[in-house]
Amino acid sequence: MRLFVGLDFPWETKQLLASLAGGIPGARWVPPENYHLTLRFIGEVPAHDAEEIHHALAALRARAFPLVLAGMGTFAKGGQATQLWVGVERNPLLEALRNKVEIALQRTGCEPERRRFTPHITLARLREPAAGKLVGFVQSHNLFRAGPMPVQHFFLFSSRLGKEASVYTPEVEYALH
Ligand code: 3AM
Repeated sequence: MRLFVGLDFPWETKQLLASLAGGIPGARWVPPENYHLTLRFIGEVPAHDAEEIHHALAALRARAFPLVLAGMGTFAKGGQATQLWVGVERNPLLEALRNKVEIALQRTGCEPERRRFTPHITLARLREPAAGKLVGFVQSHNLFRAGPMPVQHFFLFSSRLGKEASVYTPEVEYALH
C-alpha cells in the first residue's frame, strides 16, 4: 500500500479552504475531503512494513499544539508552477512532531527524507496555469489566515491513485499529548 503521515483537518476548515478555490484556468483543484498536511511521504510498502510503521508511530510521544494556517505559495519545477498551497505559521511543535515521525520511520528502515520540510496544504495541482491569474490569486490571498486550531492527532494515510483525484484515507489516528 501507498502511505504517508499527515494531519487531517475539521470539516469547517476544509470548507473554508474550499471557498478559496476557483479562478485559475489550468488548475486541478483538490477535492475538499482530500485536504491534508503531509508530515512525511512514505510511498509504496508491503503490508508487513506498514504494520511495523504503524507500531513505530503508535510508540511516538509528541505534544499537541495550536496551528495557524497563513499565506499562500507555489511549488515549481523547471520554472513552471506545479502546486498551489496554503501555508502555516512557523511552528516549532509541528517541526518537533515532523522530526519525531522522521526518526521513527528511519528506525523502521525508511530512507531518510532529504527534502526540506515546507508544511503546506495543497489546494490545486497546476498544469500550464494562466501565469497572470496564478500570480494574482496568490497575491490576493497572501493575507489569508485561519485558526489557531488545536492539533491533537496525526494520521497514517493510505493513498490510492485515481484518474481524476487520488483517494486519501486516514487509516490510523495517533494522539498527541
Ligand atoms: O501533501 P502534498 O499534496 O504536497 O504529492 C503527494 C502529496 O503531497 C506527495 O505526498 C503527498 C500525499 O500523497 N507525494 C507523492 N509522491 C511523492 C514522492 N515520490 C510525494 N512526495 C514525495 N515523494
